[in-house]
Amino acid sequence: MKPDLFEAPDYYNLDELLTEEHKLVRDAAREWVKRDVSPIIEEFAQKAEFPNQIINGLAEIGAFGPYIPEEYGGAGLDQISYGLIMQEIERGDSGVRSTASVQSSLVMYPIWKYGSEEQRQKYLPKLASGEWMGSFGLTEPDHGSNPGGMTTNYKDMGDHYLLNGAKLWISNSPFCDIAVVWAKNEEGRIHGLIVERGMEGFSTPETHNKWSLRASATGELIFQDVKVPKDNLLPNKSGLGAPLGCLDSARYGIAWGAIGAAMDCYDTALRYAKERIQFGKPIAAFQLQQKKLAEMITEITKAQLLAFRLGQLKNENRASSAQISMAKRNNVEMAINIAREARQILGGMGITGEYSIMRHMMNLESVITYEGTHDIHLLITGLDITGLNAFK
Ligand code: TGC
Ligand code: FAD
Repeated sequence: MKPDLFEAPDYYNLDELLTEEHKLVRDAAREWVKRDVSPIIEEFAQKAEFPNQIINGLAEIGAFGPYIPEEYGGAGLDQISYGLIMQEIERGDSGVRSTASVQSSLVMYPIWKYGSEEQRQKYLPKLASGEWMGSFGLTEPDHGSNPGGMTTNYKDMGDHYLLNGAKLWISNSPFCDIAVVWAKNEEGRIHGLIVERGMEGFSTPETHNKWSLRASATGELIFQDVKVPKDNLLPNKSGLGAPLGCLDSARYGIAWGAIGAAMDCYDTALRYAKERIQFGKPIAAFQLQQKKLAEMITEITKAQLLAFRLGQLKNENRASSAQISMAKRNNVEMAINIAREARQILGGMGITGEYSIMRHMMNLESVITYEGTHDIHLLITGLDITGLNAFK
């Protein structure tokens, strides 16, 4: 793979809106990605293997629980810092950002928000340091966009719960130490349970042959009469709103992360277009290529402004689920479109692993699907503006 020469585009001087802390956090993540992710990621993606060696680095840059209070081992940062970390990591690879998103927003967040004090003390510091890795089980083979229909269930056996069911498409599942699992009780109410590796009847087979997110491990969570201690139930929130609340946090991070992938594609294509000579001049001099590049930087800039404003609203606890949904949908679509255009600018070279663009493009096919598909997010906005529910 080519050396990482990335220079971040900042067409509207957004840096001027960032605090010194934001810039320090962002620059530390950027340097780490250049040093520890870019040199190895293509090889791991080609091998379809998760690079275990990056776990310590992710913990060190604060990617595990950026906004979780320091008393629980988190970095205690604000939402814009969280977004900037996700942007920088996904600039390297969406699969690496996935690992951080799941750990922070889908495992640490529910334990922090819905867990007991004992659960917070037991799990959060180890998750923040990367000593333990987590996964989040919501999707099932027959319930993806419609998680409320889930059939995974548990029965109260007096001194423990008995958990049965299966989750599919679960990031980090093959190596997770714990899983936050959403299941129905005997009354059909959804609750979160912390399932630990080693519990009898719990298995996590890996899903192979993915053409997308190849450097991220994806798998199943299977529960066959798993005895879950009663202390492992998240006591402070139940109902579908509980997992959806976690998704708000993860979708927000993705809205920033997608900008990173887009910036990397744009930066790579711009550099290539200025260097590649055809018909006696750089291809960047041709109007058709300039149109592509001009549209890319425009869309990136709009996405940056959207994410930044959303971050301000999140910091003030005023961001609605529908606003987060719009940013996730818009920014991921923006990134995938830019990846496709950027790939064309590189001609044949664009399909090789010498450059990051094709990997980003394939990764973004997962990103536009998980955490709510593009169409589901369109319907969430549709419901919000019309008051009419297309899901029911
Ligand atoms: P609906 O009746 O609308 O809502 C049920 C309850 O939930 C509340 N609610 C929310 N709460 C918090 N945050 C949100 N975003 C919320 N959206 C809804 C709602 O108020 C209601 O509360 P209550 O108290 O009245 O019961 O639910 P529905 O069954 O009609 O479904 C709505 C729909 C389709 C929007 C939702 O289910 C959905 O978002 N579907 C998409 C599924 C999804 O995003 N799955 C993601 C799985 S995790 C994943 O992909 C991780 S990838 C990680 C990585 O690698 O980065
Ligand atoms: P379906 O729900 O079957 O949707 C198929 C198509 O139908 C889509 O185009 C969808 O938009 C459309 N559709 C569905 N309902 C409607 C409707 N009402 N109106 C119009 N169109 C509709 N899940 C987890 O719980 N944890 C994870 O860690 C996780 N990681 C993932 C990692 C990867 C790599 C991938 C690919 C997925 C992951 N997921 C995870 C699952 C992901 O959230 C689901 O794939 C996603 O929510 C879509 O569900 P589905 O694949 O079952 O598609």
